[in-house]
Amino acid sequence: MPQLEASPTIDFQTETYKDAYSRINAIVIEGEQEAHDNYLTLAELLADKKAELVGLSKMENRHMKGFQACGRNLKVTPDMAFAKEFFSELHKNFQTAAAQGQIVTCLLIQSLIIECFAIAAYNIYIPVADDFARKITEGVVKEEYSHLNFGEVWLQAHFEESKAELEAANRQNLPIIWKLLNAVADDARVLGMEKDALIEDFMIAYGEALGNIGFNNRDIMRMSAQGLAA
Ligand code: Y39
Ligand code: Y39
Ligand code: FE
Ligand code: FE
Ligand code: FE
Repeated sequence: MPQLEASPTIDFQTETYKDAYSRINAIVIEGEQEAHDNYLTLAELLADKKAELVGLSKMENRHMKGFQACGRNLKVTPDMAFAKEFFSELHKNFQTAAAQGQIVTCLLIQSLIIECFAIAAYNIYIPVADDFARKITEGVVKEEYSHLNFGEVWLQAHFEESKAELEAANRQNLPIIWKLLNAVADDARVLGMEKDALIEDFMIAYGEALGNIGFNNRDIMRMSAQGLAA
């Protein structure tokens, strides 16, 4: 199904729009907050990349503030309790991996899966956003590509010894993203974001990332299909 064009028929002040926005906006704010925390955790695990990772965490903090402003601009109160619950399983997996020093799993969760989720969602949102939120989101999405790139570069440099852990982490976490997308699809549609378009953009970004790290096409197909095991 084609993505909706930006159209004057979206009324950003209807109760229906604002109700859906209260959950999607909260998910994005909570996601940016957890991304900030995750990069600080990674900065401790990867001492030689500490300065770069602290820099990424600062960007995530600015993203969070930008999206809080988007909610205020529409006079929407984000449903933060909903958003914390939304991310809880992925957040727990990241923290468990970090506690065990599993850097590869942490990078797969944050820098590949979550960043690709953000890149898909933000690119699909931009054409249907209100003017204020569009400008913010355009600035944010450019930086998300650099976060994805950090993970790709590190994992490519450590590919052979990371391969088995990457496959296990993909198997554990890709089905969660698939569940999260399904949980948010109705609200996303109210904002003009089509589920099929989100899946397509996610799979393109994630598949490209796996290829850049060193997986071949057969590996990429197999690992993508594991997302369906939800
Ligand atoms: O690295 C980041 O900045 C990621 C935290 C942000 C993820 C945001 C997740 C957005 C999902 C929204 C789903 C709407 C369909
Ligand atoms: O439908 C499919 O092909 C599923 C295997 C793929 C995994 C699902 C991951 C989709 C996440 C989409 C995130 C959108 C922001
Ligand atoms: Fe946290
Ligand atoms: Fe971000
Ligand atoms: Fe990011």
